[in-house]
Amino acid sequence: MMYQQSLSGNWRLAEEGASSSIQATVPGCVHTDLLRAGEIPDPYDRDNEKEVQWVSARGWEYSREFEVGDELLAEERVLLLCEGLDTFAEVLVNGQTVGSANNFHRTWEYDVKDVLKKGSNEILVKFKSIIPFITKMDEEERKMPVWKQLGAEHRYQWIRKPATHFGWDWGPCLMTMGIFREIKLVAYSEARLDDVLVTQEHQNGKVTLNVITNLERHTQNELTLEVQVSFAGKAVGKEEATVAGDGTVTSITIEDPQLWWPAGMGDQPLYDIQVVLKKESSEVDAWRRKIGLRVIRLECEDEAGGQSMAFKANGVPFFAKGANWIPEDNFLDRVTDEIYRERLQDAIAANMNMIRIWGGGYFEQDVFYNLCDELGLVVWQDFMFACAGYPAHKQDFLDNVEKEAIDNVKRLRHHASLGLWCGNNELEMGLVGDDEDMMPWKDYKALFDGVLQEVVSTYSPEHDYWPGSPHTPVGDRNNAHAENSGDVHFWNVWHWEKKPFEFYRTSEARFVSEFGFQSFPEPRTMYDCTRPDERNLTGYMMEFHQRSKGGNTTILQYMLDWFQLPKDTHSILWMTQLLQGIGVKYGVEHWRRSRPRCMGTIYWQLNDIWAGPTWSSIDTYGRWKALHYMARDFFAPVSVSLVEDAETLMYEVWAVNDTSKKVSGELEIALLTTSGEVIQTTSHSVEVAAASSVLLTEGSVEDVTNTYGVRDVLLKVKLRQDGEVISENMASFVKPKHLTLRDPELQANISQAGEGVYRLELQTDVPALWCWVESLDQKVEYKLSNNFFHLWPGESKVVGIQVERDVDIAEFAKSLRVQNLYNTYQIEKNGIQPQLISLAAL
Ligand code: BMA
Repeated sequence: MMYQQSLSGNWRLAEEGASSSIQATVPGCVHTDLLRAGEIPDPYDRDNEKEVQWVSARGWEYSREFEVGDELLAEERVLLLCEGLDTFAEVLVNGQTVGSANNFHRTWEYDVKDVLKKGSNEILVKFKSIIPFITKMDEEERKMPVWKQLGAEHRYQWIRKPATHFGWDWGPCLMTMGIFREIKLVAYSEARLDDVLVTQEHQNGKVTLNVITNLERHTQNELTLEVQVSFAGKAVGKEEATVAGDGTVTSITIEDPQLWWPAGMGDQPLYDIQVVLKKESSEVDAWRRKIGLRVIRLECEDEAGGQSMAFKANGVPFFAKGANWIPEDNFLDRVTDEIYRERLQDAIAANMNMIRIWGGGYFEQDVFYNLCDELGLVVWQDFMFACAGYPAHKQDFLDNVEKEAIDNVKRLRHHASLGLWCGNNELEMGLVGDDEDMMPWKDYKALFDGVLQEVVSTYSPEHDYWPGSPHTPVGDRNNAHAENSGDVHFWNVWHWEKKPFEFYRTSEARFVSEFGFQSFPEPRTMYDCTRPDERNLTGYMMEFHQRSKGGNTTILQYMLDWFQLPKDTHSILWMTQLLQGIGVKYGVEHWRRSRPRCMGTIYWQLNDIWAGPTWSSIDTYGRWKALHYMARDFFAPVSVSLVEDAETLMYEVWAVNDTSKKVSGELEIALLTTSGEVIQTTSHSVEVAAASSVLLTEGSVEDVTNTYGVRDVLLKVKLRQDGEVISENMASFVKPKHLTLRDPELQANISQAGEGVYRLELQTDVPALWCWVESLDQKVEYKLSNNFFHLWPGESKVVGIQVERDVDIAEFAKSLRVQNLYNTYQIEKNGIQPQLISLAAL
């Protein structure tokens, strides 16, 4: 029997050398404990981050008492298992040191058999500040490159701790400490399951699971293994084997396998598999997982001058659509299962099928991957190296990293959603080379082509390994931006040369694993962490929350290329979102049109760590930015897009179809004036083959613009299937700031549609571009069914509003505003006034 006793729960926390302590929670961290005890202000509010830096410079001690009974002490082996210690720790039990830790990403086990006693015991975990160590390394060791502009306050590469903790270009520097995952006692005598690896053979419509089991044995007693696979509660296979040395293999063939597919390609059936180790009829140890029957591979095939790059699920290539994931909080204990569920469901809601866990954070909690398995989100998993050179010339560093990789590969390899292991983030993008201040290729290769590659092929043999993102497999590896092979991070827009959005259309990349543009979270999110007089975009506080150097200026610069100067801060904040949405849409539409040359776009970034201007499409409170609503459209399985050319006045209409079925539909192309007068409408029957991108038609607006004036013309397309609009799009031939928009008279009616659900119906007399609904109520949390859409005369739009139940809806309705582009720069109108929303139906 495997005996387990959790030590999580209430602990005490004291500063090193202090006589007093505070109540602490494990799993947790120093900052959340201090915050709860009222010892520090909220580090995310205003510029409090500066006030709490002292915390990371001190030592902190966690302690508690716990009872131990005879049952546990009777076992031969008693271990203390720590699933997460952040980061430099010494662990003492009853005053005796049982071990130490120096790596956030590892699981630690200490033998405590001889130090435990019956009755009350004490555990003390002492955490040391990492700052002196970094200073020492910096002084004594070789200089290591780090991208300073990312905002990291220290040379984080010396320490195996999330790079994010040191500050990033979207988040604060809060180098916390603590016991951040489960800590428990584990005791056993006979043996334990040391390692279970399940591989899958997909052949002739059947799947054979091979279960390779290794044991840690302490006796010579005869042991048996019982392997059982079940689906939806019913056993579909069972095998028994006598343990014979190491690597016992048990095979089970599943006759009628239900395959697991990425979202949009099929269902996500999960099988239960369990391996029970038995001595006679009693259970010695057990291992249980949910697995999916599938093969996910990254396939790169030679093509003229380069290589393709596409993921395949069960042999079927798919276009990867997704976003990059960053740590959701500096303090991991605050990221609840509900938050993970909400974010990942939101990714699915925006038609994503892939998520990249970026290498500057940490390997996520189990719940994250369980949700991805359930939802069909393929995980591109980076190892934890980002934007710096690492000391791979030091053997102790390599050994530490190897252990960390083995721990995590073994933990995560059975997840149905796991799609790729990737060595690092952006090291091949100019940090490796022969210059003195770079990481030498020799060291780089030892770590990323050596150690990590080998860990993956040994422990996760059915997954592919990609050394770094980006990586150029054909030709000059130093040229990370090469578009003939491998993935790219397309930062020509926003970073580097600050190219216009249109520049995305010049890219011939195979796979784009990063690109993006910043925006602010919506006003009420920023109002939550600033005072009313601190909200001007280039004022101190708004720039304090901006961590990308010159970021607010960059946003404004691009904004003025696209839009008239908005009339006030509130409008500016919203317009940053619209701008971001338009920018990312330009990129994604182009790369989707380029399939099969390009087979993936993963924008930077899905989520946020705190409230501030960042590249995210969902803010720190889970509120969708304009980009997220727009992503749902531009990532739609079947999507129509426009390539307009302001110079030639030509346009192309494209459709992409990611599904496995041909789409036959009706394409409607309408040209109308900014007053809403329809100039011409044409209709075409179109066919879009499965898994393809097609130029449906092209045309010129020259005649029309000659008659009506280019500033007065809008081009609108709709794709209908069985009479239903499945995708629509709009383009103009001047930037929106130069359109002669009219002041729309909006009509809005709100009515109840269910418990806590309201229906806002909108109509307009002239085109109202990019309409959005917001509530000025700071306290009510609400969700909208759609937002940031164009409203056309003669067509009404319905926005579903879901609010917390106990809200007084009549009051809430008064706080609602419907805005549109015109209202952001025309000062005489302030969107629709509350009294204009008809409450009659309430
Ligand atoms: C890339 C990422 C991140 C960064 C982002 C935005 O460099 O890998 O490190 O946050 O771009 O600058």
